[in-house]
Amino acid sequence: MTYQFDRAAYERRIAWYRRARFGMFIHWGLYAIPARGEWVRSVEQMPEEEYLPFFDEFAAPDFDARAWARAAREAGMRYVVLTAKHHDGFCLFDTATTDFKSTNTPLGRDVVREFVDAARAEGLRVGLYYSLLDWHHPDYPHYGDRNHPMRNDPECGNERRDFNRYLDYMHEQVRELCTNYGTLDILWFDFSYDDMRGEAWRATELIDMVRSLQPGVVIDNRLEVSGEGYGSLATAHPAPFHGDFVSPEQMIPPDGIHGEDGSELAWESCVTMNRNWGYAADDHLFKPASMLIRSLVECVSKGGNMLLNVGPDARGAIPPESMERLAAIGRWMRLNRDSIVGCGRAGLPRPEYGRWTRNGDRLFLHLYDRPVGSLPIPEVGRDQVASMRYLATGAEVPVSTSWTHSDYGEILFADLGPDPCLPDPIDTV
Ligand code: FUL
Repeated sequence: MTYQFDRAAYERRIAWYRRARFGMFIHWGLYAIPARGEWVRSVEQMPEEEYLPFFDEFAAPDFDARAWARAAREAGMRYVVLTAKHHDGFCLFDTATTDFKSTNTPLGRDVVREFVDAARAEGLRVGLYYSLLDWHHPDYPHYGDRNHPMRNDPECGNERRDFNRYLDYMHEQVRELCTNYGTLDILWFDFSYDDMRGEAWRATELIDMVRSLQPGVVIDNRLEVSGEGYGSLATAHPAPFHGDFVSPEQMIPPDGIHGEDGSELAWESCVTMNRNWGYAADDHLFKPASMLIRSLVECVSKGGNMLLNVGPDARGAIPPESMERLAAIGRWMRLNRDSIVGCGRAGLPRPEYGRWTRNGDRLFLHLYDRPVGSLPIPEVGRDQVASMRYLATGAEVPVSTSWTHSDYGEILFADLGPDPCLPDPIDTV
């Protein structure tokens, strides 16, 4: 086992990722047909004969990778991550290892190839999600897997299952992905259990292979952990195969994520717009665009990224509710992207009325509430500020250290003018 953590190489490959800050997650596969989320086979304990027919129905007449990539770029995202294979084992790429792949469905196309080409054409970095779990492979150990649809089937304890044979298959698929699609920017493995992680996946061997084929690729930490709660926050590099970034799921860590030496680790909160990753026809509880924008700002203000999910439907289209939100985020990003891309923690306490982000000597104040009167800016001295402007319009915001507030010492105030409303009620930067 040869894995060696090389800090200089790590800093080189992670630099773009730390600047990018905002990406799109795409969960798509056969599960879009039953339209009850990507775990449907497990949750409903569907036997093969109920799930396999979706394979022959996978026609996706509206599938257009370029439309997905364009939607991401127009929302201000800098990278996209597609599920090349999810837990159901169905492959969206033309693998030689199995017939259970999109090229054999009525769609008949290599979705990963079209996705990768489209993302590059739109100027986006390219990521592939790959499930370590596989509910389709005959050698994947279902017995004892609390998440497997057949977990109560005694046959699943069958000793003829050969886990190493599955691992050979899984490694070979990863090798194909790292060989056949040009340069990849992210590999997003998913996920480990407490008793099935790290070397149980032959992770060192896997990472060595990936690094030899894709030296610059950025890898998540789920060869070692699940995405649940805080478990995933504890581990990241430089321990072997803990990955290049931490992947908290459906939550934003309270104070970012730091290594044992206090240094900021790279991390990415992956979040859904409604409550499902895969398309769910009855799930109409979508978060408002304002909440998604503020969540993105929150991630950046804490030194992290946000990976926002869409689940295209069985036709291959991103649902209209998601498209509306992407458009609204895009409108905000077009005016305010400088306060996100390339930004991170400001090193200032969180103000009552919003948040800070920072890029070098540019400080960005994200205003959510309009204070009565002028806006106090504690912790920033008058002599530290050259000027203050609305990012969206460039209009100047006068600043002063007013004597009328001298009780508070030398506090900087910004004059927001007579209008009691903020120019952008979601986030005025
Ligand atoms: C989880 C998976 O089980 C979900 O289906 C989804 O892919 C999420 C991003 O990661 O661990």
